[in-house]
Amino acid sequence: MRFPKDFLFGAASASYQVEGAWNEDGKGVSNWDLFSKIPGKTFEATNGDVAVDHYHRYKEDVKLMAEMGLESYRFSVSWARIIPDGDGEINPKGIEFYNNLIDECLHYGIVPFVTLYHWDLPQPLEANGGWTNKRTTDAFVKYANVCFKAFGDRVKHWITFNETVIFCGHGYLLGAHPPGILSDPKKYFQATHNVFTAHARAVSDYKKMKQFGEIGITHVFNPAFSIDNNAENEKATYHANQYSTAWYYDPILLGTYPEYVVKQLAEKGWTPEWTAEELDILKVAAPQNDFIGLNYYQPQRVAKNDVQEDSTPKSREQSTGAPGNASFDGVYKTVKMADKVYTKWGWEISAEGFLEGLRMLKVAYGDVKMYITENGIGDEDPIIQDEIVDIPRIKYIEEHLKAVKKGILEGINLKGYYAWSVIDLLSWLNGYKKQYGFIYVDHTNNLARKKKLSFHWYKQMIATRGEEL
Ligand code: BGP
Repeated sequence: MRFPKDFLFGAASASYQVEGAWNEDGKGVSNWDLFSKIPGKTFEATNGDVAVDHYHRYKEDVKLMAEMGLESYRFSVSWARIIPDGDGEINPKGIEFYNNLIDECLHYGIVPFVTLYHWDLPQPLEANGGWTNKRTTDAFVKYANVCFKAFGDRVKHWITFNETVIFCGHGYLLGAHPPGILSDPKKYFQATHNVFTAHARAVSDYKKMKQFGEIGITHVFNPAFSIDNNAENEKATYHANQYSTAWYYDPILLGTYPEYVVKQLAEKGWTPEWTAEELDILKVAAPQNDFIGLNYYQPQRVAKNDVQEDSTPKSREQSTGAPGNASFDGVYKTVKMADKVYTKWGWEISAEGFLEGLRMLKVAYGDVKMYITENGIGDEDPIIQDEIVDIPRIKYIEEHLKAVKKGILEGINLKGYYAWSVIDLLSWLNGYKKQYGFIYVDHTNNLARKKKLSFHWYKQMIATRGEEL
């Protein structure tokens, strides 16, 4: 089978990870501009001050994307470029940059798929409580409206937030992302609720504008599977799926929070401060979502956690996504299994888990349209006689695209696939060493770009619409 005509083959990036130019052309300071400079927070003190200089090299980069045959480019807008203090004046230079980037994409027929929030929050908002403060919600809705007005004539695909579970979980439970707070579940749940209402309000506003594009949110997709059929482990797995999937997907797609979690939060005193009006906003917006975006890297293999002492991750190294940690509430733990395959950074490679998870989503949420908004492998790519021979990347993407194809054949409503990432970029906690791109960036030679083997492979795959997969 060839992938359907309306299926988009793309690749993704995020502003802080590629742009650089952190203090140019009127851009405000973001939480990541500061956080990445706190000693010990990032791998070898890397930061996005320069990143891969996409801000100045976007023309060259988009040209390479066009050469690859990319049908769509998912990128994020830096809020602090558009509204430097987060909630005040608009910076015309910021608008101009994204206008140029969008026009450059369209010039080559590349569909821009725009994420409004990929973790870089204007610092003044962070300093005022970040996502735990409802004023950030109001500011986001304003910012979203500015973007819809400025770019909506040409951008017809919008993602409000990228991976709420990560920026809230790492921000308020693990202390590994800004604002660097450790083990504060009350704040964590409050932040997630504020994000969901910000999303819902932005969706409703977008629909009112009648721009006739699509809008949705992107979530981490890490379905949990029990390590065996022991009843205790299966119970722990149910718990994991409720907290890491249902808590995130239900309020967006069903407009309600999962009862199982709501009940436990009340018992523990972790219920967010939510108003009847906010809960209603979620309900009203749910059917207005056009799609859900899924970022899939690996599943969770789950067992009951029986270690009594606090074993939640505390360091950067423990917060980078490899299994082996207890959940924040101590109920379950993720397990590295002897019969599974892992990347150099300890992430499981499982296209089967991907497909199985997609089936679970279909059962829970029906025929909702889905885009795979991120999927890929972080690796240290081998260079052989000056060529970047990233065969594990080709294999990884091939296997996962096969799973997507099977899913489509089974009737799962999948409409696009975005590899993470289009170009080698800054990994938030792993620096530049962990590569994901089709395009290599030479940090020893003025950030020169070079096509990897996977570039040619993806190009061929797109040209044949995956017929050989
Ligand atoms: C996702 C993020 C991306 C990207 C990716 C890879 O969670 O949305 O921004 O960073 O993960 O993660 P890492 O760089 O930690 O390997």
